[in-house]
Amino acid sequence: MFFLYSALTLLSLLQRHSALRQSQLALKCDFETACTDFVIDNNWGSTDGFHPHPLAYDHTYLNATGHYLFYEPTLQPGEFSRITTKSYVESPTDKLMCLSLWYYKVRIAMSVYLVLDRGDQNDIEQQVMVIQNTTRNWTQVTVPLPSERFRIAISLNYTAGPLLLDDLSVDYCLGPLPQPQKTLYQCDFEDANDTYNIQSLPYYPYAWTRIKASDALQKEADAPPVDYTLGTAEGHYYWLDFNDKDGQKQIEGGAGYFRINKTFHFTAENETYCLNFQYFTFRRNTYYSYLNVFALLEDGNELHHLWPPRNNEHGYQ
Ligand SMILES: [Ca+2]
Ligand SMILES: [Ca+2]
Repeated sequence: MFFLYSALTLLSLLQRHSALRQSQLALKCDFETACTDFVIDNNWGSTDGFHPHPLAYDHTYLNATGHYLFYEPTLQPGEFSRITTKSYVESPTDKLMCLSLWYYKVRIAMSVYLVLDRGDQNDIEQQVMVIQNTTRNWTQVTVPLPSERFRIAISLNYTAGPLLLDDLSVDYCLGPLPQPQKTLYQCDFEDANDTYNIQSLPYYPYAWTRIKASDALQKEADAPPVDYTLGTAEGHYYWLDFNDKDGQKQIEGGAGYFRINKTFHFTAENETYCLNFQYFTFRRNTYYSYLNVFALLEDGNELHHLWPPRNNEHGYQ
């Protein structure tokens, strides 16, 4: 079971993923203009065919006026160079998206890893392809993407070039639709029955309640004016009211807990499940807020801290 604990914080839990999500915009960098969709570390340079490193033509234009990335590593052994998507990619379920890039690589020993980083700390890493082939000309790699939320990383730790990249993209493509996600539990607080399995725990100063965004705004001017699901004032979220149960304002060290009264069994070896939620803190100038997530083992005797990571504390102020 999961417990969530918070002070002066509100959130919606396990947000629905696909149906209400805005469609993912395509990401593209052809290096003819500033590349804003990918973050490129300082192991890479940009050049054109007039200043070859070593090719005298790029892939976009196939002539000397076009630009491409070249790998000029400053790495020490054991260090990795990474090119990542600037934002998270959220591939839909009803269309296929692909990562595509063009590369030129002459060293057989140089391995380039294409990786999906999941989790808000990018702490779940999945390698989806290794580029090992050498080439005599620009060569394309295309990787179909699952319907999930992740960042994409191009990673390598080779300490010498040359490796060239051009026309990076994350875009819609042809192919079989991605496998739908399995959802074990979801709640967007739009239906009063959504909170059937959620219990705000007694014996603590603050209580969690489901509230319409417009009503919350009447009570607290800094409350989020819209929810995340619908993005409207008519949408609902779960919040921790600043007023305690006796109508008193702010109790130092006061807390409110809620728990999901449902047991989750994780048994499949090859499946990974993520807990997703959206949160929003307000009155940042006045209060510190701490949000923690715990899991309680089924026998009720062991409480595990799930989030945020211990060594990377989120300072919710
Ligand atoms: Ca180009
Ligand atoms: Ca909602």
